[in-house]
Amino acid sequence: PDLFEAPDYYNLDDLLTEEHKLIRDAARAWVKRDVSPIIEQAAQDAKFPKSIIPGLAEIGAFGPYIPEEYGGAGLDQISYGLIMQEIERGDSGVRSTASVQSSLVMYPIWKYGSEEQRNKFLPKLASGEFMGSFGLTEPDHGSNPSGMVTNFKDMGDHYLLNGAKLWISNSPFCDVAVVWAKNEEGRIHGLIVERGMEGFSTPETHNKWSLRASATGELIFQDVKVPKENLLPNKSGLGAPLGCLDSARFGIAWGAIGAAMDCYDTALRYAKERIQFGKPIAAFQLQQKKLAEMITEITKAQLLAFRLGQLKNEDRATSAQISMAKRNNVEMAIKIAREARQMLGGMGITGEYSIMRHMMNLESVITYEGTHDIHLLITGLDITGENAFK
Ligand code: TGC
Ligand code: FAD
Repeated sequence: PDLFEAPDYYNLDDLLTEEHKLIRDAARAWVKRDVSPIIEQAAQDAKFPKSIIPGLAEIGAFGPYIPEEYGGAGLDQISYGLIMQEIERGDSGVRSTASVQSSLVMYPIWKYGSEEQRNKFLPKLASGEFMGSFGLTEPDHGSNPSGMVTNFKDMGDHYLLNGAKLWISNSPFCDVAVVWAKNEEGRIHGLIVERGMEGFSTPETHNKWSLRASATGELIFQDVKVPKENLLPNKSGLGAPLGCLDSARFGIAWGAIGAAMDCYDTALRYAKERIQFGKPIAAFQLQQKKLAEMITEITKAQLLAFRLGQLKNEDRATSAQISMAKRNNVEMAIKIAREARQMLGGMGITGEYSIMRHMMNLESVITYEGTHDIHLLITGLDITGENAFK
């Protein structure tokens, strides 16, 4: 009864299994108990709250769909989505940490790594003993990662890595980084770089107005000697990192719903209690329009995510379908956050309520993992066959 009541206007719970609901409710209870009470202060202080790492591991947020033999939770894609939704109801920055760890670090090691790499890294990443980061974006290559200049040379018994990555979630405290770099032929490969390797540094990026509870930084490589056994052997080319992004973008499509639900729930409660002109503001048509549109958009986003989850479970979700859901659901959430903030009047700008934090967080979410524009162009390419990127 103490649990947050998520909007479920179309009885989507009827489509979930008992296991889905148990997993969701466990994540929901954990967010309420361990994240909600501390997250506002963490965001104000611009500090990632490391104390929540064991809890994230416990609810299965590190590698929800990674097989249990490697320490993962061995769950389906809808469970993964539901966990991301609940975490992002708390904060997009916390969900970022889970997304990066699961889909951008564990996924490539699982899918493209050797058996030795899987056994060495996955159980520790699943338990949170190791934290990971993912280096694709560079200062001069964001939306267009194929132009990356970070590179490695074959030195016989090791590789020599040089270059720099920017805007990397978890970088300041990561133990391992999955880094995308070009070999001497210009082919993109993934390398596992470990903290402590000489020439590897991870300076933090300060003064963000968004995702303040998530640590963001650089990955800098100056003649880093990377052992040959740290190259991911089973896939190369841009399709390798883009495959990881498919999984992370799927999680974000669900996560954004969580942020939107929290904004809607907060605005609805506030509107019923706040009296102006002798009535609750919920009685004014203008406020009802905002709330009615919010629940409509949340419901549409839930349907999109649920169906995408089914397709993903069957391994049938296309990258373009994932792009559509990421783009739609994040825009839905950011619009709801902006409307909900206004509904709280002056109170909406304070940290007493979560809305402004969500709103500012979502400015990153609409930019990372492919910007809003990039995802539109992916849909455009898919439906017309005309490539606007080339
Ligand atoms: P293009 O020529 O289209 O493709 C190159 C190769 O990749 C294949 N491919 C995919 N494979 C798997 N999944 C996908 N989604 C794929 N999309 C394309 C493609 O078939 C091709 O394979 P092959 O074998 O023919 O070589 O590549 P392009 O250079 O034209 O770029 C396409 C574009 C613009 C869509 C892509 O570069 C893109 O998505 N750009 C956005 C970059 C991005 O999303 N960066 C995210 C960085 S990570 C991050 O933000 C983490 S935030 C984490 C958090 O805190 O939650
Ligand atoms: P640019 O690519 O320079 O884009 C600038 C503008 O131009 C955008 O509006 C874009 O939509 C538009 N644009 C670009 N190309 C086109 C085009 N062809 N047509 C039309 N418009 C276009 N990256 C990682 O690798 N790992 C991480 O962990 C990670 N975490 C992040 C955390 C945060 C908080 C942030 C903000 C970013 C993170 N990123 C990460 C980077 C993120 O993926 C990039 O910021 C994003 O891909 C956009 O790249 P850019 O910032 O260089 O913008």
